[in-house]
Amino acid sequence: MLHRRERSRRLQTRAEKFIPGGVSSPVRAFRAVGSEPPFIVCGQGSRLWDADDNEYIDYLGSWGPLILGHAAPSVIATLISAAQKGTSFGASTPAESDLAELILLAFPSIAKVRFVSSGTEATMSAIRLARAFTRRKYIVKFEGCYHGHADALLVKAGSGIATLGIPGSAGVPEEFTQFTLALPFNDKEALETAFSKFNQQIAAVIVEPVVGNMGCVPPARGYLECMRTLTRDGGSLLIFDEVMSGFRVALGGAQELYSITPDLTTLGKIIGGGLPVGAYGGRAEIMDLVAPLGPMYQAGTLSGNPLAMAAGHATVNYLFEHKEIYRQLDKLSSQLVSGVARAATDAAVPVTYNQVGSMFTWFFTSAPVTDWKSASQCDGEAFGRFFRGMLERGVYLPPSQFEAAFLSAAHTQADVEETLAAAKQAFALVHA
Ligand code: KE4
Repeated sequence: MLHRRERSRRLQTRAEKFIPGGVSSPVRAFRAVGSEPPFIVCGQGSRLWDADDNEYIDYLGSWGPLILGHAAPSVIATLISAAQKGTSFGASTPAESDLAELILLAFPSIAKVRFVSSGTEATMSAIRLARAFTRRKYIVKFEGCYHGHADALLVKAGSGIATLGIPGSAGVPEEFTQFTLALPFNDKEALETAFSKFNQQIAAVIVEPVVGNMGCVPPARGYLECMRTLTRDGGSLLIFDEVMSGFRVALGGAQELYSITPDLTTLGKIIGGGLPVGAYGGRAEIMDLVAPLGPMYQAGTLSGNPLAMAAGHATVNYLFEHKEIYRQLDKLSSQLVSGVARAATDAAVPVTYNQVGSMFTWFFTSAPVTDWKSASQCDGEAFGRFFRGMLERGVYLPPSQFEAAFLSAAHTQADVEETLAAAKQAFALVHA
């Protein structure tokens, strides 16, 4: 059944008069999947509705924050109550300590945490803090990992291993990326080469311990352990960017799942329950460098905003009180992911997949995806046809092959069965 698009089309035309591309973030323009973006007007549980009253089963979950689903009752009730007391004070509130306390409980590596308003601010601040603590300049990141749009992190990999990054965006002077190394993910040798070449000069390694931004790619066995050893021996800090994986792949994130203790952790998404939030935290001896205690400056008008703290606390507190959610999410996600992969095989469409808990990606390629090189071999056209076929059948996937999809605690067995039925039809279109 072809979805109506008239109202969304009109809304897109209107939005483009005021906003570049009509979107507040590029990926929402659906350019990567050759589709017109529906304008969303409502979300409830596992479902979304667009301006033309089309209904979708949502596997985007606002790019990760909505592990409890849309408009979760406990979150909304808390939010309404908080909003009735005001929206922002620019002053300390009890709500910040309430959420901070839960974060420290879930993440033993975090002795102190600072709230900001986005994941970008969190990683940008963590990098600055690592440089302040180590008094070093070089940063290591990985191809295919995204940590927000701070200049120093918008780099493309330089040619060859352990060569400095080149700006990945217009407007970023090469001087701003000259201390950023972009290495292949899951490549121990590249990491060892970088540490020997830039011996004792590396301030920090920042990594998505479970990558979401090239699609879902888990760390190879022993890889994070190797990273931990090299950074510790090299006097560098290990920053786990858990903006996406924090409270997602486990209550204590990837560091709990893989038993690795980073020096700094960045968080976002789930800890705001759908409101703007980010956070960075770690050992007290590092965090005590942050102003007003120390010389590393970072600030924000809406940092620790009472509504974001309230929605985040309601979400995280619910997860603490219902830890069985993680087993349930893993079970239902496994059924969904393997079921869709089976439908691809039945339709002779080459698809592999990666899944870590309720974070997953179907890759349109026949080879395993373990890094950016293998991810970039995917057939983007085929993914686009599948995406459009699913959207037309009421299934809302992330509008890019290189993004993770998410299942929430609001998704049901019936949602999965409906999705599998849609996938069988959508795969038939991929080669049509
Ligand atoms: P924000 O500045 O978008 O809140 O967070 C940046 C960020 C940092 N670290 C990780 C691991 C992230 O995944 C993100 C942002 N994630 C993307 C989705 N892959 C946000 C979606 C968008 O850019 O619109």
